[in-house]
Amino acid sequence: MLRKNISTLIRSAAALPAILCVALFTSPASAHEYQLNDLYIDHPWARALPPNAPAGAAYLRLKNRGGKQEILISAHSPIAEKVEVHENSHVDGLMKMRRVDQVRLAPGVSVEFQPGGYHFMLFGLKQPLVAGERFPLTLDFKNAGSITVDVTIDENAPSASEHVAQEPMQHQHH
Ligand SMILES: [Cu+2]
Repeated sequence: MLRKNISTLIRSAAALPAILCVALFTSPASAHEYQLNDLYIDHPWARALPPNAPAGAAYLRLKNRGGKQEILISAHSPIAEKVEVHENSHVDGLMKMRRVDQVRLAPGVSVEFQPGGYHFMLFGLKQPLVAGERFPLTLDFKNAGSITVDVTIDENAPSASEHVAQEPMQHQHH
């Protein structure tokens, strides 16, 4: 009798971490991933800036899980006069930034908007980018239409644990 109780206890104790794990993996990620048909927009974020900064940048990951090519044609936000897609590239050892008219997403492809690569340039900021706040950014696609996502403002680029690092944990210094 005693033996049976112990083995039941062990079994339920083993099940507990598995349940916790599932909760950790599903809720933070789905809290900040957006879907428009076959397009997925993951963790939109922008770097916090001093109050008078005239322009900022926003980043995210775009995934095309559909079977057809999709094209990002424009973006806009109520907090900026103008939003452009830019790409950084090294030209003769210098980092240059150029405007990109469209971003093509082949089927199954993931495009990372990140510092040093593609980014959404926010010109004529109407409000400061304060860490911990959010702002809307609308993306227009050629076929799927438009979607508005919430961009979180962070002090630092998200690390591997990006999805749980939206709270003040980010302020730790080494
Ligand atoms: Cu730029």
